[in-house]
Amino acid sequence: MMKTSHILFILIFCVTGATRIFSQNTKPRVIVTTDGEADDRASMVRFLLTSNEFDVEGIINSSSQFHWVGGTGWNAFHPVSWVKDYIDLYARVYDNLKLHDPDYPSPDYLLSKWKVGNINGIGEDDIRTEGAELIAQVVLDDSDSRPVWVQAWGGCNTISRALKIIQEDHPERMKDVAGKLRLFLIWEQDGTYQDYIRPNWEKYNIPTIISDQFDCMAYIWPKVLPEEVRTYFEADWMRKHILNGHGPLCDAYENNNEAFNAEGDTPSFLYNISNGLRCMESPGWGGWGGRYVWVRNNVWMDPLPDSTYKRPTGRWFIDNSWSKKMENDTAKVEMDIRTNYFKPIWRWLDDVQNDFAARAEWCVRDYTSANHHPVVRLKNTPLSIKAKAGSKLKLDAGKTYDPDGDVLSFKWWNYIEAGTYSGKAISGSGKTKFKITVPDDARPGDTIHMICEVTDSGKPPLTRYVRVIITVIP
Ligand SMILES: [Ca+2]
Ligand SMILES: [Ca+2]
Repeated sequence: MMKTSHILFILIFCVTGATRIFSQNTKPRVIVTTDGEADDRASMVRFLLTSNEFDVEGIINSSSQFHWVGGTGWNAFHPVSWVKDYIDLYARVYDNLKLHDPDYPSPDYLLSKWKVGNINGIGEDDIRTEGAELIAQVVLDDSDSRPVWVQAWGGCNTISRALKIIQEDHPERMKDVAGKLRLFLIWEQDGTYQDYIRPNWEKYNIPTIISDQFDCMAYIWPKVLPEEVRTYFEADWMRKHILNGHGPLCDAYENNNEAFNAEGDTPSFLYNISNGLRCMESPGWGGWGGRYVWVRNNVWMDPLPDSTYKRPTGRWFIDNSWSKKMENDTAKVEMDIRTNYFKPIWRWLDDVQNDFAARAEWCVRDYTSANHHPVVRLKNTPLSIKAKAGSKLKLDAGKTYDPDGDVLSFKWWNYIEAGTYSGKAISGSGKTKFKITVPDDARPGDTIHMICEVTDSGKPPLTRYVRVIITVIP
């Protein structure tokens, strides 16, 4: 059964014109707020290498409960200029990146979007900073109706200040601004979501993801990732594909004895890559940034690890995190629960890391000696299909091609957790075409999410997808 909230999410999307992102291939607009922790700096390398996928509307320093101006020791605040330093390194590989995609934004453009937000203390959201003003200005701008994805890699305080500016200066605009906003929070890394944003803005149903499952890409990855993807984070892989011989931006990638260190904030922008999974249409569908379930208003959080877990009614953060609670589990039954909890992210991590590796190659190679993503296109198959139980359908990704002329492999599979039909699994592989019989026990209203995963024969192998959603009708 489709929840009212699912419908609401999709409705808001349609009303604000977000569906254009997919039909006309316009890019998602994104704003990053970052507390500059070591793992944010690692995420920034990947973000800049991925910046051809977005319209970057802001990169903003912000504080968090972990780092603020005046914090000492581990809580120290990295000088705000680190953002500029990384953009300067990006400038040194920019010409080469453009050989692979002319859409990479210029370093000058990125620098013009870098602003300092609220950084003076944990949860400080009183000062009208340039960063807060920029966020307010972007969402208030009527000339572009597309949604704006605002990511909290640190605290929510600069976002909170931006929303206060809107409430103070343009109270009549709150509702339409909320219709444009999308929030992706990596935990609530300060109290401002509960203290200001929730009581004043949640009623306007801003699509909001508050993530805990991101943690499998942070420091605890060696404990919680299953063997099959852990290889992609170990020193051998990282040295070969990122750290050695990939130019000055990758040279600056902070690591842990050449193994992956952490990129806890990365899922918030992996979610905004238009890779065919269509996860931006609903957090419940799942994609590179994870999969979430509806909680209240239009707020989405992590699926319950098992029925004994209780969802917090207040702040969702490190102190009550399920990730932290499960981090040191060693009993098999507990480890299995933990592995399953993080699966919405790690199930894609081989593809995610190969994507990173290809972009690292783009820093130093010419077009013909590097790999590029396949372009997955359906043939005579709509993205959404209405069908009766028992009916036979043919799904066809026959217009798919690879810009390098690589051999492509196709794997069709049923993303069971993303849909509402929970009966027998449906899968198949090897062909562009996939025949499916809608199961006899599927009920009207059930949804079946079929993913076609296309991987090329290049090095590193690159994967793109298409998702076809079947809705069962009477
Ligand atoms: Ca951070
Ligand atoms: Ca290719």
